[in-house]
Amino acid sequence: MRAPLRTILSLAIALPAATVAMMTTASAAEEPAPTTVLTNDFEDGTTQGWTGRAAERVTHTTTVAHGGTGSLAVTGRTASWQGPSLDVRAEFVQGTSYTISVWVRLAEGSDNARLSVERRTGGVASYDQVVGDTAVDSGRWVNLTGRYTLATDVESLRLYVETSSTTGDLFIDDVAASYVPVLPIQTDIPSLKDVVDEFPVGAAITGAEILTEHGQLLGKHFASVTPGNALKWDATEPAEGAFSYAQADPLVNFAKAHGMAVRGHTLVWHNQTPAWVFTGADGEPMTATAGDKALLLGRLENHIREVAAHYGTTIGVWDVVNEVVDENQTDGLRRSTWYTVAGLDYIRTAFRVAREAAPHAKLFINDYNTNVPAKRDKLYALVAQLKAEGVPIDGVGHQMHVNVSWPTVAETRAMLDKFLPLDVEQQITEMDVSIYTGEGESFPAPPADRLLQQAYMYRDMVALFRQYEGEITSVTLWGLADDNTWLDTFPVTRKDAPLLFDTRLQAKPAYWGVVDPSRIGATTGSPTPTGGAPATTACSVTYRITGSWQGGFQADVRVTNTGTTAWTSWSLGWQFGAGQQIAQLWNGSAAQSGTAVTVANAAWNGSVAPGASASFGFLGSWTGTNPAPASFSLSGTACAAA
Ligand code: 9MR
Repeated sequence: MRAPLRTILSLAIALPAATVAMMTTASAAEEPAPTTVLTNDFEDGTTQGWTGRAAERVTHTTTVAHGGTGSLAVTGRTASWQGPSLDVRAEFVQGTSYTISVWVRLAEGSDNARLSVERRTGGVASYDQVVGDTAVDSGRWVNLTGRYTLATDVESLRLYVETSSTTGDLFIDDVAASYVPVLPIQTDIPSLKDVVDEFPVGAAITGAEILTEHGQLLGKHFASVTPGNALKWDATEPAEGAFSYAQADPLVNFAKAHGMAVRGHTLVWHNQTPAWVFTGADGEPMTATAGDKALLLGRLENHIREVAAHYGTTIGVWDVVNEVVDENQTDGLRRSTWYTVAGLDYIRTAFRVAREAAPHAKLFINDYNTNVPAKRDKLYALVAQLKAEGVPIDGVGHQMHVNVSWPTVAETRAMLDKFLPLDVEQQITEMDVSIYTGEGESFPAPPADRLLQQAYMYRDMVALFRQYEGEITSVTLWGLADDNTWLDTFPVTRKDAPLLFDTRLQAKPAYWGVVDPSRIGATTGSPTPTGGAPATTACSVTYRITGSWQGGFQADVRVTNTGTTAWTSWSLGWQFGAGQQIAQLWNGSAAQSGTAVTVANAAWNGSVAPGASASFGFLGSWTGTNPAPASFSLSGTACAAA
């Protein structure tokens, strides 16, 4: 199954119907049905092109099946990385984002399974994870679903499933890959970089975002680029002395060709740093010895000199160190391996060497939660100390990973004001605004009122930053559009929508909040109207099949209150026309009797203000055809299908 979609909190704010209507006109385009490029149901008695990755055996079987009677069995595995593998080079086009779904089951016991792509270029293999470790066992089929975009030229491209530790037999079934075509970018809207010109506005990008429509969107709106992962240590020096710029160079070259600035992120971090960096000459993990410290600082110096020299003046800003502050330590320093082996000297060395290797560049210390007073003050103290020592720090980077209701503008202003006396530049380096306010929430699609709250947040924060012209020298968003955001898997797996453009690259209310706030209304919401069960049938229903594979499908259903009275509960009914069965439903509770289905609200989404909607989703099974229900009823009376 997909990662379970979790609880939704009732919304603190409900929006006036007129405001929601205005917002909807500026809102995301509805997703069309996906185009399927690959299906394997293993119903024809063959392995349908799947092979092993080594000497394991891959055979057709009828021992178990997810849909129908056949599946694929993998036996004789001698390593956990061995598993079923399929050539997808002909199916996967560079720059297109595919949703890939595989059902997995073990023959015995339990383990984690993951889904990845192996790509080879110039004879060198790289491994891209599509779905991370997911619990699987012998008692049920588990669905692995993730997205993958090929960003490079390849000689071979293979999809595969592996486990994390055991080598027992496994089965897969009902494999599908599909994509939703992106829309052309909107060329008739203002360019963000023209509207906000107090500082360069940038986006963090990964490999495929310089291609096709993504590249056009990037070039139209942004004046700066941050490679989101490509300049990190694991990408640039995966093995000692083996420097690689294969991931970063295309991004930096794109920026150069379009006259964009480049933020270099990041020279030193505790994450995405290969294990060899912290392994001593004796092959053991480094400890706080003089020998290990000298070796570590030597590696640090070599790394910075090489990477900085490769880019020369093309990179005008470096995040020299990233996330080194821990406000819970008395000295404010994160207990990373960098710190435990080298103490504060790793930071001093990093800045000194970066200044020598890139004398033109502005050197930054970058961190998250810098609006939180305890963190902010520890960062301030560290920068003040280092500057007093003569360490060449030019700027403080505020990541600004925030959400629709946190933090306040006042707290953010206090963050900026705090650093003014230090005479450093300040940059907003990784801004995104999650639609979620807690880990327990999950929405199948971004609710209109969250998108509006998000628009207000972007409007207010960017307006604040613009007041600091001269102090703030760059504002970067951590992503280009909602189709590719790290928040889809952090802190839990769920679809987030934290950026200015939606999954189909169209401008969201958040974009208008920055570019033309008059388009999103002037209010920040009003109290939730109260009321009883729906007094009239003023409602509409949108029923969308969002994924379909042999025997199974996923659907999202949204019910909208089109009347003038708020609902405090609801119950939606329909008849399935072709024998479909609901298997698992989230954000509501379902009862099915024959063809008749009734879905009642969950505890957290019964309240629906006029103009607002509640959504739920489900996984179902089908055979033959899978038509959408012809009619719906809400709490017993007819409700229009939109
Ligand atoms: O966006 C990056 C994501 O693709 C990586 O998986 C992740 C984990 O290492 O790092 C993300 O970028 C981080 C950035 O480098 C530093 N600040 C937090 C960002 C989000 O995790």
